[in-house]
Amino acid sequence: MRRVTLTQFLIEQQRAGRISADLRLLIEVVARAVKAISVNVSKGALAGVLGEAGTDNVQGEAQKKLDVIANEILLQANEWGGHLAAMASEEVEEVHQIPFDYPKGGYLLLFDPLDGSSNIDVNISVGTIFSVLRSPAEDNEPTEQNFLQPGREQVAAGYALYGPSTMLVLTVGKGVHGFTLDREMGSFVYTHPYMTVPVDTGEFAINASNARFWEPPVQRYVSELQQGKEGPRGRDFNMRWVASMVADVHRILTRGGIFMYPMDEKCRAKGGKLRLMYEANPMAMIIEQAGGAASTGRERILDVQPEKLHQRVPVILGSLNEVERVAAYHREE
Ligand code: AHM
Ligand code: MG
Repeated sequence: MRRVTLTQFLIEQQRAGRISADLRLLIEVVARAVKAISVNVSKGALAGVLGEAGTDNVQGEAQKKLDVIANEILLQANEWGGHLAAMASEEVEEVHQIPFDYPKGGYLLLFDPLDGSSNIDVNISVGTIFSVLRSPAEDNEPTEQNFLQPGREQVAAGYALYGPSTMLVLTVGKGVHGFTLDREMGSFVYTHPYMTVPVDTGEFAINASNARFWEPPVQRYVSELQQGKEGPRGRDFNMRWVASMVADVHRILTRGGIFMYPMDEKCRAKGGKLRLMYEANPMAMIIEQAGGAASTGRERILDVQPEKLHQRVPVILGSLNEVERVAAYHREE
């Protein structure tokens, strides 16, 4: 069987006029960084990379050693290629400028270097999420303001899943494509063309320990699912919660489902739990490109006008008909 690698896939995308040479380079560099992160994640205790780093990030959360390592790998890999105007990371407070001795390009790269940090020490899947925007900066020094574009402006988005196998899942606005890392060859192989999310599902994902803090529309929706055959939905639903968004979203891209980290009383002051620019927007673009939907409950995630880099939002995404039902329950409140 002919094996298509990520490199070949990207060259063909460029030839078809879907991506520029710089965007191709950008994605190649992210993929290279992801391979390095994958090596570190999989070595675990052998490389002494588990546990706390002893520092807090901008959100005031304790950083794991692997959060710091993954962040460094992504920043360093992307600094010198000449394709970026600047970067922003969930782990870094300010915009990361390209060092003055390197050339600059026209793109902004945003990432959550290691998502699902609470799963690192227990050897459960974690991931990397990234988003690409065009830089509107005239001069060469993009500001936070230049990053504050709604998610519909993304030119590419993707994630890496460090699971039993390492995968890279990508969209450049023409469907969603999955690649599996061949560890012996060191290359990503195109294994999952045009991934789609079925419009209906019998599976939901939510941290049910927060049930008493949810808003009424989400309480209503989940309670109806839990009533199964005897309830208003007339059928049984199954539940899954990995607590790594990448793994939960990947399952939904593979067999459907709805993922929710909704607004609740615990995270209301912050605006939600998940980050708009590093988690919600890239995942929303991927899910929409796969035929699903992504909403805050009140509006389409990709239409949210960001007000700050580290903004948080409620997230409800996955199979179209279920996401629309949750949004409808919000409107009825
Ligand atoms: P992180 O970026 O600090 O790892 O947090 C994001 C993660 C998501 O991957 C996951 O969906 C969620 O937090 C799990 O939260 P909880 O522990 O409340 O279930
Ligand atoms: Mg995260």
